[in-house]
Amino acid sequence: MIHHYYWPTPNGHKTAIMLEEVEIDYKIFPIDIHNGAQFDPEFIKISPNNRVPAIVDTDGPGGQPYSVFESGAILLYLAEKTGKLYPKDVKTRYEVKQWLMFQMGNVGPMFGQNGYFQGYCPEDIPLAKERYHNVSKQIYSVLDKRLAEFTYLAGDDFSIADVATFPWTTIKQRTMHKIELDEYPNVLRWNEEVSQRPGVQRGIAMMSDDLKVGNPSEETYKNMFGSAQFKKD
Ligand SMILES: N[C@@H](CCC(=O)N[C@@H](CS)C(=O)NCC(=O)O)C(=O)O
Repeated sequence: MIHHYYWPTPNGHKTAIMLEEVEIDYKIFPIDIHNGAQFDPEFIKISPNNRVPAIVDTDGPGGQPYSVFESGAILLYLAEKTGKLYPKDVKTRYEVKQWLMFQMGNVGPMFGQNGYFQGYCPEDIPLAKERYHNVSKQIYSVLDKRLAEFTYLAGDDFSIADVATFPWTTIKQRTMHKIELDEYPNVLRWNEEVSQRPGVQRGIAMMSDDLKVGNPSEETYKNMFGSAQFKKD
């Protein structure tokens, strides 16, 4: 059984989709990051950077409970545990790893900063908005070129690289990123194809009533971006 420490955000959706795609038993433990639940010491034991998602596999290596944080590591863990969405052939496996790392090192962090300066930052900082908007568009161009050549990010088959990237390019997130996909027709085609998968639809639907984009209350801002993040224990 996988314990899924979760809130419906782009990074949370990665593991929600994965759990549904690989059809493994799981139980949800909601961590409301708007209310500061991510700072609970019990959660920090599992997720030292106070972020969702995280998992505990009650039947981990050696039959013992094992916890994993960082969405990319969780996707790899679940792929290796179930043998799904992760090809065996070394070359294709490295295609998956490269595009998974591209998501973890570029798509997530840069789109995240773009979203912050476009939608959450209490000050209007045009240079920061322009910088992260441009970097995000450059990343979309890289994805678009790749998807012009291949059906999925790692080649012919849907993999954990697609699971990691898709939640960041869906409509709800993009409204805050202020990027339209018309210039990136291959990303649009891929988005459409991925969004038809029943496992992806079930993952995106997980606790979707709690999904919020932009307009944080003062308390939420403090928890997600402000003083609560930086206080010393
Ligand atoms: N690199 C991490 C990033 C996770 C992350 O930023 N999660 C956000 C939600 S999308 C979060 O938990 N924010 C709460 C906080 O910053 O305290 C991963 O991929 O798991």
